[in-house]
Amino acid sequence: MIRLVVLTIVMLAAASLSSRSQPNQLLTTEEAQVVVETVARGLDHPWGLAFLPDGRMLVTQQPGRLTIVSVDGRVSPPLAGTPRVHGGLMDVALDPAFSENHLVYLTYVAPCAGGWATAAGRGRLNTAATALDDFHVIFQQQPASPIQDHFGSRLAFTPDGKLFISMGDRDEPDRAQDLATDIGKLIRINPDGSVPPNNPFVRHAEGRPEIWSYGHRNIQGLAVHSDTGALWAGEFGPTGGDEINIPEPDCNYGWPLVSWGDHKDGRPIPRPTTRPDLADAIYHWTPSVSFSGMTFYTGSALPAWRGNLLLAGLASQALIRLTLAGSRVTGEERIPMGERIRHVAQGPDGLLYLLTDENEGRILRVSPAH
Ligand SMILES: [Ca+2]
Repeated sequence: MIRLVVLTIVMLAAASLSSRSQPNQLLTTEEAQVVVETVARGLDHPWGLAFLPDGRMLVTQQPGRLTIVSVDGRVSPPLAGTPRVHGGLMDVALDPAFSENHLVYLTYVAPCAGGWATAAGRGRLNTAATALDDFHVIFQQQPASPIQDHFGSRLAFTPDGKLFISMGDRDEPDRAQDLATDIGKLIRINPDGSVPPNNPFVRHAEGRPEIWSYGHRNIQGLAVHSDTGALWAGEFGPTGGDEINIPEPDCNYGWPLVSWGDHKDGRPIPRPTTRPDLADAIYHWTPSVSFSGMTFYTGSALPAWRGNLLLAGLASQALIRLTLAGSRVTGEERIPMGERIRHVAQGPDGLLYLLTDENEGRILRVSPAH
């Protein structure tokens, strides 16, 4: 009897192991045969990913944990010294001079007077890689809002060393047009939180000096073009109307005056979809593909994808690949992944790493099939 119970437990353990370990997947895509394998698992809604110089990964988990994932997939305990967040630790980025200063930047939902605000801060990764020391806020969205939605928020450094932080409209669309708020804006600051003197509203009283562009709904994708150095941004549309923009300073990207989609509650947004005084998206989707992170692929491992823009599809459960000619999108491929993808990043090995948006989220690696 005891032996039978033991055997049953062993069999159950084996069954649960095999259901948890996903086999490598071979995918035939338009331009390449690729293998998708699980690198790490057990991450609670992983959101942002930054590669340390030695190949380890700093990964945010949305409920508020920052962890380090080793090259062979071991997940560290949460790092100490990270900020208190309200259900929303979002992006992570390394300082461009990380090798010298060890600075790590985070975006998150900060609880504060009046509700919640998208915030960004930075701290120094300690030598043991167990904590961020001296973490402090470098930006906090003004004003806070009691609505717990549309927080953005990605981080990106442009080649001139400026730091961009993307915002959402906090589900208060009209505020995306109000230059006295950071809501529905793209923010540009120096890494220490100060405002660059050449920001568009520094000398104009009508706008907050940290604003770069406005009329955005909810930007969760930022990527710097490898050749031009220009920042590209992706935002969620309402019902339809997901967009890619190349945000220029002092430009109005239209939300909610115009959109390629309609309001979530079914109210139509009057057509036309753009106006001469507004900047239009370079590409858009209706119905929505609902993408979050994005990256330009520059590696040599998947030569057929070099120069493409890759997007992490949530509702579309796909890796979306756009081919480009300059700033024009010339083609689109959706590679079904079978689960929500939150982010896509290129590793130092030239392979692609995806984060799945699940309670038991994983890091997937996409490599060429040989
Ligand atoms: Ca727009």
